Amino acid sequence: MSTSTMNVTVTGAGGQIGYALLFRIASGDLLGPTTPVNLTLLEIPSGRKAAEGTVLELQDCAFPLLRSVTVTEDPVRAFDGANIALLVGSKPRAVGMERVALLESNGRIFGPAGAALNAGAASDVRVLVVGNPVNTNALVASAFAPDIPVDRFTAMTRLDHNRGVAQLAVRLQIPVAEIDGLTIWGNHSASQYPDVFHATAGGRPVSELVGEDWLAGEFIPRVANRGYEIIQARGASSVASAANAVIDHVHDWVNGTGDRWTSAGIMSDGSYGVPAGIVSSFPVRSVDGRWQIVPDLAINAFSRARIDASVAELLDERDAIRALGLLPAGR
Ligand code: NAX
Repeated sequence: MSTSTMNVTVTGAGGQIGYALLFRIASGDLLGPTTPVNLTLLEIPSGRKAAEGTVLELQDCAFPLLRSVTVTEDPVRAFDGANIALLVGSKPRAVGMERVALLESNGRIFGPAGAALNAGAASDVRVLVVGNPVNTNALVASAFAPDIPVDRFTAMTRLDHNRGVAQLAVRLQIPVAEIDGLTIWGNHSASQYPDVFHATAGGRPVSELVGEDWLAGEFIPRVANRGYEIIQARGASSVASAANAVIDHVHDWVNGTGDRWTSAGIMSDGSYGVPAGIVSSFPVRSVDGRWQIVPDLAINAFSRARIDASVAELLDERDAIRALGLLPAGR
């Protein structure tokens, strides 16, 4: 485990997820108990005061691993030297807002973020996009960072993955640690496809333990719409669970997944019929610090239709952002 100080940049740090996330980073949950951290918090003017307030509380925790905290509104300064960039800040979907307007306002945030990362991030930078729409925002950021390998840009579907694992554990009355091989495919949206056909529970195939009726009628809609369920129950969107998924994603990326697998939005290489050049969620393992798509899984007709539907939505998003002129020429 590293003992060199790591530079971690969090955008939207004054928001809800920022508040749940920063203390876990500073306490060592993200990068381990021996890795000191410099935190840089990027905000816009309306969020700056909240971020500065959080800095006071971070100080009051006297975290031994927290070497410095800086608040800035300048993306170039924020990403200078960043080893880990957590892109949480985004424009939320207002009531009645068309999806294309959401894509446009976020494209205007994530393009400049990509350019600022390209200008000064560390050569080993790892980028995780949390702000919605995550897949297309990651695509846009990567497109504006031509000097950073595309496999350094990821989009967060780990919360969906964790939700799926937890729902299986509840249904099968088994500890979460005994569930493996679940996959979230496609977009981090209601079209996502949580696939259990390669999953095991206590070593037994999940598909032998649950029927397609339960999958189609309960499990898939529950996982895909869990964010809405949380809003209805809490009166606010997922915060602590989202921050926890950030920790899980980066922890596994840096430390490896071993034989187990998880889900992450990464740039497609054309695997599983997902067109190259879009950011889609896949089954992944982290090996030697890189995400690798789990190869050679058989995809049945039930899964194929659902993966294709979610990928079609991702292609629509890519086309929309391209039509708005928010991708560099030729992308
Ligand atoms: P908040 O609205 O509480 O916080 C967002 C913060 O971002 C605000 O403080 C705002 O000032 C800041 N911000 C806006 N534009 C910015 C910019 N250009 N640069 C820097 N900061 C900027 O939202 P929160 O609840 O924290 O959620 C953040 C994002 O996470 C949203 O897009 C949300 O939809 C997304 N989520 C993603 C999840 C996932 O699984 N991928 C799950 C949870 C969450 O829904």
